[in-house]
Amino acid sequence: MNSEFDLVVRNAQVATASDTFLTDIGVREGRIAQMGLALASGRREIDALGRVTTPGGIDAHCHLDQPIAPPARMTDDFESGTRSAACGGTTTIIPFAAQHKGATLRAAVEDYHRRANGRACIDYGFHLIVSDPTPDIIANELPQLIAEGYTSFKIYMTYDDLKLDDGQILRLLALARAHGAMAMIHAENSDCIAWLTQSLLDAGLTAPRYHAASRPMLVEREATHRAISLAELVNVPMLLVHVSAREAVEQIQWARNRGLKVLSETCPQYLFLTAEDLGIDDSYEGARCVCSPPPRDTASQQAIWAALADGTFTIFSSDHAPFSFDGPHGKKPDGEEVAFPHIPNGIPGIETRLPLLYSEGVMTGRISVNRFVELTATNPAKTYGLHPRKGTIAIGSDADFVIWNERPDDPVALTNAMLHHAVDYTPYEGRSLAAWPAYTVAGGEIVWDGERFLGTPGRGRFLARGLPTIVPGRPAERAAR
Ligand code: DUC
Ligand code: ZN
Ligand code: ZN
Repeated sequence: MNSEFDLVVRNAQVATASDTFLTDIGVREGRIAQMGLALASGRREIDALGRVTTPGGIDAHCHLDQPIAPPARMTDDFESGTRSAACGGTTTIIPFAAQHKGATLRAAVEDYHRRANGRACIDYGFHLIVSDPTPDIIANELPQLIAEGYTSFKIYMTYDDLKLDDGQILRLLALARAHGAMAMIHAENSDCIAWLTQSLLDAGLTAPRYHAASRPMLVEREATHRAISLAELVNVPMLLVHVSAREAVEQIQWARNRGLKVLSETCPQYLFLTAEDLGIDDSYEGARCVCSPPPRDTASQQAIWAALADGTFTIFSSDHAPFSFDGPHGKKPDGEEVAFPHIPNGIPGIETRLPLLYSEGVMTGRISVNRFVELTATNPAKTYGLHPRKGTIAIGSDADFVIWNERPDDPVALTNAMLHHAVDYTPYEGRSLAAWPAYTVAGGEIVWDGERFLGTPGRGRFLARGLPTIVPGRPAERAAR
């Protein structure tokens, strides 16, 4: 019998950012070809009766195989990182091609293509990290790269090898405005961190937990306010990444109440970890949870949950930054337990991002499944120029989706052994999960069947991205210039 479709998913309870409805999904050549009930047959079929089906996740903030100063080295390359992503329901990632000071952005992009090509198991785009905005880069290279589909770039306000001053940030924001690109800002006050760090070290306080003490909430609050003010001056939308703190949320809400187009992102670590996970004593175990900004207190956790539910946050990403706990390239540089400023920053989470939010957000009723879709797929697609090809379930869109296995009465205790990344720990070990993807479908291919990874390295394609469409009025503004 001739099949009309390559794949048909039957009786899916599809949730998009706006609606929930029962439908079959007919897939042809990697795209959604038809929706409706009682579709014709497919060469492969999945019976999704009773199962919620959401668009494949877009992890718009993750780090894979990003070159950094030795001995630190990320354990996940594009193969293991995207395998892990797919098993957790993510079908698109946007990691970072980072410029080295004194080098070009083009060199970073070319190097990063070499790392991804032939290895990625799911589709990918690249954000840029601009660490050295020379006049030539501002006038020529960055506009050219934006035109080629690298339509977003990250600006750091801290880290000695990456940070930019306010004048440099203003020039980059003006460039984002002129070319319709999205600037992403890491907001922490560098001088405050340096001063606090030195004070702690002078007092002999070197354990991992002092990482949190060296970057308290006000450090993020001040930089968040400054970033908002710089963007207001230029009159350009921008996105604050990995927002962790109650007072940073207040700044974002203050800005939005003034009508400013401030977008923002948060991550699982700010919902599920606190500063206590970095240690309640001087044990080195807490190095696993050293990331920046650091996890905060329960009041901040509650503020982050509230801001997820009330629409303040635009995006929920992992900020996956894969460093092993043991071994010479991760949390113990050259195998040594080091003072907190020398612990590589970052925690793994590319596979657990969606199951954690689905279990603790959707299944508990803290957020609707439609808000879940908005935060994890639709808004990332709109913010970074991938919508409607990605981020929704609609005719013509890529056939990227997750069919959920909800098991409220039989939750699974998460262990690192269940995960597919190359990191030797998860910060969420032992946490009870009430949902996990039963299937992940990427470009019409079943890449995860609830037990096995079925994808292949190299099947992921590079995505040259369009301009952001999330901020109303922007194309008209651009046309008017
Ligand atoms: N902080 C960042 O800004 N990036 C990667 C990891 C981290 O902790
Ligand atoms: Zn950052
Ligand atoms: Zn990051």
